[in-house]
Amino acid sequence: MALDKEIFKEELKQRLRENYAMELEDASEQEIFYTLGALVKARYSDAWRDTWKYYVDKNKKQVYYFSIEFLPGRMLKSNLLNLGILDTAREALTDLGIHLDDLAEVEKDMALGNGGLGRLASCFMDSIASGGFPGNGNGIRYDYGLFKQRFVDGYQVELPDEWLQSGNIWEVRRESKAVDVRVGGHVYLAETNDGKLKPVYENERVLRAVPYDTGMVGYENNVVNTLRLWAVEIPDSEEDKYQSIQGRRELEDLTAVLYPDDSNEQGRLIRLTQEYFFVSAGIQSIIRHYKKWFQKPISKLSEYVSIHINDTHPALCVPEMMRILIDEEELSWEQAWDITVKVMSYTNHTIMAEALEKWSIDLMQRTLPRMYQIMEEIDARYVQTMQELHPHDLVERTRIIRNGQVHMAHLSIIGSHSTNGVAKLHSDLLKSVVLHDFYIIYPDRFNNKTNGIAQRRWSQIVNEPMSNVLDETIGKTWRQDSGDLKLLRNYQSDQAVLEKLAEAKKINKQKLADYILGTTDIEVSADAIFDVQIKRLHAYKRQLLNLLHIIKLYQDLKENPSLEMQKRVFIFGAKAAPSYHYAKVIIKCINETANLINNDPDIKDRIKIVFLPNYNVSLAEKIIPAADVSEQISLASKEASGTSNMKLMLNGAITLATLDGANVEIRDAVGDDNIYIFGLTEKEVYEYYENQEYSAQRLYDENAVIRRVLNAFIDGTIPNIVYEGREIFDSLIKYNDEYFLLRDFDSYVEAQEEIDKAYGDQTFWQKMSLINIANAGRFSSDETVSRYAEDIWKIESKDSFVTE
Ligand code: DL6
Repeated sequence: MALDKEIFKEELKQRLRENYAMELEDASEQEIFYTLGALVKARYSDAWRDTWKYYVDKNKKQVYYFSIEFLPGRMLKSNLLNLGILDTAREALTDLGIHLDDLAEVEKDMALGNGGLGRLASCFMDSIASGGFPGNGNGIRYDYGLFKQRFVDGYQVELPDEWLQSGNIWEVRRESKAVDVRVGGHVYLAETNDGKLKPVYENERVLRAVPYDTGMVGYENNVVNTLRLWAVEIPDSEEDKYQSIQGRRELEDLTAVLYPDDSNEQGRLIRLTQEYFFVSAGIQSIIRHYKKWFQKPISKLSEYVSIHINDTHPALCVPEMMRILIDEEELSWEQAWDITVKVMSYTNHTIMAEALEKWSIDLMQRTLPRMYQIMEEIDARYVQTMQELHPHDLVERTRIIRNGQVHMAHLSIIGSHSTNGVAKLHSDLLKSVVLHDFYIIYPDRFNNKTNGIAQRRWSQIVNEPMSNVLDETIGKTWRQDSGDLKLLRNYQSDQAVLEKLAEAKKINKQKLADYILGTTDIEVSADAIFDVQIKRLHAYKRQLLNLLHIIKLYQDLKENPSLEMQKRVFIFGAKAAPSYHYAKVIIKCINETANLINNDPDIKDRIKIVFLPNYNVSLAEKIIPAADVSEQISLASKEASGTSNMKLMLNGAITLATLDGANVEIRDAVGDDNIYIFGLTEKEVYEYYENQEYSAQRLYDENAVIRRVLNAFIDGTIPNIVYEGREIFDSLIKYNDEYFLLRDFDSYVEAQEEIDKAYGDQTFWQKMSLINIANAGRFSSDETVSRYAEDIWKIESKDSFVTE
């Protein structure tokens, strides 16, 4: 429904009066933001109800996307855009003397995730609704989002992110939909009067799970799906047990923080309980909804419900579904198993061994006794069935419970009908190496679904200058269907278009330069190359390789001040997990190198390093439109896909990459001439693993440049890193450089030199940039979720329908 600007203005003023007893002129930005949010919510609430009703009335099969992380970021502009009222609302606010962009900054970034995994889940929520697919998210409503990062003396300091302090305008608390979740205690099976075995619970704790629902608004299609996040509370029946403040707090802590530190036993216990909490609450509510509204026999569940296990954190979906079907619905094991496998599907997001979850049997038994019993039975039956078909060793390696641990990836694969990786290379590696044993057993279950991004947000919302040029050049259809970006290919030799795109980039760079000055006091020139690496801080992502190259440049410039090179600003955004010591050491070293270089009068503004604190979705939205170079430099094979690579490409940055994750597909999309590829291939990496011939010491001894760069960490060149510098040095030399930075160093430097040369020819650079934008359409999450919907979830898109 089109928005009438005048009515909108009146409504805003009226609501301000009603809610705050205030005139617009007297209201703070915060008060206006909350009023506007309520107004926007009211605009989609009918469609939200109608969508729900439509799915129920038409008995539509729905997918439930279970994820321990969701990273929606701010939602005001995205909701306005999807409702088709962004421009009018902006104009109306301008008439009232209010700048929408300033108002949008009031919203707290909803940061219920660590990085790519959670942001992907949110891009999927947008695309599922925008594609008209019946689909809902299921996760945890953490009281605190991912920590706020500050730098003190170059060190990362973590502060709590109190994102709920002023309330969350988008959510609706649905107390009537609360369910109880049982954890701990003992469970044994006892025979009932009719001869059946039923579990009996003793001394268990009952947790009340209360859902908070947020509307997921589709793009101009009147579809509004639901993201359901669960919070823990004390049930009335248990009030007596929680008389001490400490006891209450312990319980309430369960959904307080995202990924509590799991390096100690208490942290691990909370984490496992969290996983079960949102899984059990989610599945109970799905079954209750199905029985109440669909009124079909439980045996038909898989025809109406699909559950997606996003990474292994929700793997308990498998035994929990079995528990409900057997203990509560009284199905036979065989029937329940058949339904469970048909309902469940699983995505693997990493090959890193430490991220493939395993729990000790002891902890699992103590925390979730009934779950453990069921998993033991699944494991025993798996072994029994498979040993008739496959060699003993293979079955032993793939079983769920082995060597004192419960393997959650094994559970997810065995208990579902589909396992997918998130980029072609990653999916191939799953089949050939990481999950090869399972591929032998279940070849038909494996498939690839290359990640995608919510392109409307990552272009239209974050990059207006570029969007305007696109409108003028290729018309507006790309806004609806990003496949149409390919129309831009016809303009790769059109000087006027290239210049307009370059102007748009310059505007974005100046805006970022202003932000950098405002937040860090560092002055950077918008004429310099903006070279960007934004992602979680992890050794395999090799922010350190980026730093080694910067140090080389610095040393070159000190040695030869007349060296010709383009001005460069190296921009980092990254959080290190609180317990990840090595990642924090890298942060300290980057910050100290930044201090050294940024303040060296010999260097002036030829190189600048900016480590922007508190990287999150909103900061990404500022950095990405301004980027010239996109650093995607993980060791080949280690990055499952990456998604910042897609966002940066869409905004015209040129990718500098190893052939890892989705970089391979970006290379295929833009062609070798419009990307800079360097480093070992995944095959060469595996050859090193096999022949064990990698010697960092040799590279250090034989390569004077590497030696000079590494020595800077221990010879005082970079001040204030006595311990950290030594640690970095040792990690590379004494501990033989786990991620082969030194092996890739020369080819990385070469690629950087080519970039430097290319940027000198602006027309050449702009053409590459245009080709990147033009070929980004294939990385839309609209396309990705369509593939999931068709191949895995078997759900249908509903034609756009109009609410009266
Ligand atoms: O699939 C989303 C995202 C990928 O783009 C990244 O490459 C991958 O690292 C990330 N995986 C995770 C899982 N945990 N770990 N590590 O976040 O998923």
